[in-house]
Amino acid sequence: MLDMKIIIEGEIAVPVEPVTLRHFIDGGWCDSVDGAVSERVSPSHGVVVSRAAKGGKAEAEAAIAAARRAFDDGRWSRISGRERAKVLLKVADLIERETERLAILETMESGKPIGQSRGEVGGSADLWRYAASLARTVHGDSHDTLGEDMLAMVLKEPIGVVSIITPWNFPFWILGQKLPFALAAGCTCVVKPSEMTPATTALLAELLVEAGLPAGVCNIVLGYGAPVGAVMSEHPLVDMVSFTGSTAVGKMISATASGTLKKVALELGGKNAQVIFPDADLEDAADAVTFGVHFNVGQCCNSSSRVIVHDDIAEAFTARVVELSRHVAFGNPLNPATQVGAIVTPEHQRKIDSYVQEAAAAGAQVELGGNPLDVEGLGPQFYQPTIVTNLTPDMAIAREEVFGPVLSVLTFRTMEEALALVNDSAYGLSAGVWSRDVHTCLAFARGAGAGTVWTNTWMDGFPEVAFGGMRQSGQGRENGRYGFEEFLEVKSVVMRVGRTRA
Ligand code: TXE
Repeated sequence: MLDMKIIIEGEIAVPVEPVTLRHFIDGGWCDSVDGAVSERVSPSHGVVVSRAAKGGKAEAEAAIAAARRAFDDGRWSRISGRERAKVLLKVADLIERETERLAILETMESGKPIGQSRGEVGGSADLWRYAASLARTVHGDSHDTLGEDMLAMVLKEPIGVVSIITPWNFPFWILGQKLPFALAAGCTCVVKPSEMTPATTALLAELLVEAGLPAGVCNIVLGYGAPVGAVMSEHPLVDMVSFTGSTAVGKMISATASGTLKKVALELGGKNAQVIFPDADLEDAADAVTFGVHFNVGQCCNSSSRVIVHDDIAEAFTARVVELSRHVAFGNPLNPATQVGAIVTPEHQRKIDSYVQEAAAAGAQVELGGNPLDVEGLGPQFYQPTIVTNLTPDMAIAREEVFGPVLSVLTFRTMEEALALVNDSAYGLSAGVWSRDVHTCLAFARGAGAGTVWTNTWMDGFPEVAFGGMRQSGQGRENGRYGFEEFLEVKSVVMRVGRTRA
């Protein structure tokens, strides 16, 4: 399947025929029992990119049964961490080998610029390598002071069968924040990518087989949230659900999973703000704000869709961000020079636009953009980089996740005011502060109700560093030791070790 046909037009690689994607269950590929298929049309190019088997209850249940068998017979859960690490390291090498082809598919299905797809796919190899290193570090503790004839051990064990449900905005990266960590822990998995971007996840199956992952340890079912995702959240043979997506669906999954009290890890939306103090390096800050809102066309849980600027510099700073945003290179996502690509669906484009029009009607000032765009030779599914001022914090555009290239500008005078604005949100995913004063940065970091606080940078992430949200941005963490521990269960063994009667 990775043998897709590509032609090169100038510097641009263009796939010429759709890839066929099938379910991967118990080590083999299959179509849906009813033969159903769904097509993904490229948001930027209007052509069919992939034809994917459209799964139902039968495929979800078959995949769960396979994962359960694979977990229970110990083919993966009871081998050594060293052996698990070896497979994960091989997968990382294979991802690097296949980065270009996977990146082209990621771009064609999602509309994101090829440079960002290369970074996402190629960069995710590091998540696999880091997870491999963790596979050799599963350990608990022992208690030696309970009395001479007692010893207690707290063991860590893989939690079991994990359902992994992912969205369309960073399909391969988000998978990399979940799957290798679950596998490193010894879990077995059922994965469902978004129905909008199934290709790279489906094709990973080939790399898993080549790397020597035993059959049934990772199963991939293609299809929609209902029924496939719903079965994966509800099924009694599943021990944990790891989900990234909208807060609304996260709540539904949590409710469904509660029927069997499964563990649920949720990485949901955000309404993240960067706060700019007057003593900051304002050029760096303006750059980071521009990047923070336009990266991945703003379709990013970590998008800094709010900037909160000190009154004294608000006008000049906003003008600089407008200037930088005017010059972001947007257009054909397959062109390596493109920085901003297409919007994932027409419905999503309408949703983005409705936030802007509603704010404008309520008196907000659209300083830049504010319109859907038809890019010549491509199609109508683009949106202009947009900056909105003269807002009040209660407007929907300043409170809700717009998930587009739309920046809301607010202002403040004191640290207390800035923190109040940052924290006046149902979300708590990330926040940022720009200042040359370490006391300002630290006071902000301590006061911000967010899972990640960046100071004098934005969106830097590392496999080693925990990532996740507070409040309605989610529960649990990904990456780092904390992310790994989510996939481990705790078992206490209390032993009487003194002499027993013969
Ligand atoms: O997400 P969904 P959508 C936000 C963003 C965006 C909005 C909607 O604001 O505009 O969500 O995006 C599966 N049981 N984020 O509609 O529906 C679905 O098939 C089980 C933020 O794409 O949450 C897909 O695989 N699963 C976010 C996955 O859930 C279900 C990233 C995500 O889809 C299901 C994406 C169900 N009942 C969107 N219904 C982030 N945190 O970055 C759907 N799914």
